Amino acid sequence: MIHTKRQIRKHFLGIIFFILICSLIGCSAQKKKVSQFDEDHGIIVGFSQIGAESAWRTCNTRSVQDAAAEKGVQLVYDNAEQKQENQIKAIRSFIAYQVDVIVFVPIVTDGWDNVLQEAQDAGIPVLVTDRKIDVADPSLYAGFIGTDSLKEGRNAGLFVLDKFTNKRDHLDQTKEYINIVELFGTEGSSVANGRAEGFREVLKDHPEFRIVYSKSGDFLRSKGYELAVEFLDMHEDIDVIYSHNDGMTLGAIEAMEERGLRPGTDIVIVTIDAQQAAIDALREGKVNCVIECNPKTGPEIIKLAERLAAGETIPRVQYVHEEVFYETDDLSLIEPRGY
Ligand code: GZL
Ligand code: ZN
Repeated sequence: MIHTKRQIRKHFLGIIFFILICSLIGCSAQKKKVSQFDEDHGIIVGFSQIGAESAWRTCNTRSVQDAAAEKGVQLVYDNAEQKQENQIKAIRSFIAYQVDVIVFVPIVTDGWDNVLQEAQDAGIPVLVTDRKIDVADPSLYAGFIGTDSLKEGRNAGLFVLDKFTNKRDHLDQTKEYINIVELFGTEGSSVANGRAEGFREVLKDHPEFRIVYSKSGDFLRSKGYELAVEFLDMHEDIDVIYSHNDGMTLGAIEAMEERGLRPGTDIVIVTIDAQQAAIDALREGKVNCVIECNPKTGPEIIKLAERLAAGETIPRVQYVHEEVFYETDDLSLIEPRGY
């Protein structure tokens, strides 16, 4: 059958048109599938948590897990059991898994440059939360959200200054020095460094305040107890215990009471986190000031992760809201802490 030129052209155009339609349908179907995937499964977030060393930490983990579930975000969670090398391994597995975003709590500030370079090379944005990092190239992470440990330390210093300067009821006037014991958090962590620095900054112009003992209890209740046994043996006249977290404080209180000492009366105690047990101790007069460090950052973290997955930029540093609870407050107003 001879086809005229016109018929061939018409035929040819018909084929082009058919291919075009298929590719459009195909592509929209493809698009549909992808968007279908996004709607059904949400983004995938790799979350490297340092461990479960305190009530604060387990609350923080729960907050992130609940927020992810709430928003239909797939969370690949790893508990590093207090080891940085486990966090580095976890981040590498997140990269291999090609998650959309990496969120991690850096147990210490240093040692992250290489693995974060690998994440950047893989095109995966990184959100740092709770504790800060020191990296040569700040572009290796998109931003930080967490607590302001410097401010927490300053608030602790201001309470001690006020307690002993304006109202020297606790001290007989002849006393030359106010002796302070510091229960230090995890060595090398930004939060312990910040709490120590803020505290010292406030007291630096008051030489009558002196830190006679400072050791790391690694934010652990058991180590808080051990350190208290040691410093109570070493020092007769301790006036203040400044503890970087409630877990260590609770351990120290146990050691004090075993010796018939009255925490909060014989020794003034300032503690950070504001877990329920510390608020209870405040109400019982066993501690004198509780500084909140807010663990419930999950919703904010997931919101920021979603923005990063959508290619948005996020604030470089974001601090969460925190209170200070004083022995002189109306303590009946404090809501149940949930951790
Ligand atoms: C503070 C957080 C600390 C808590 C501790 O932001 O990193 O680690 O104060 C926790 O209770 O173990
Ligand atoms: Zn002074």
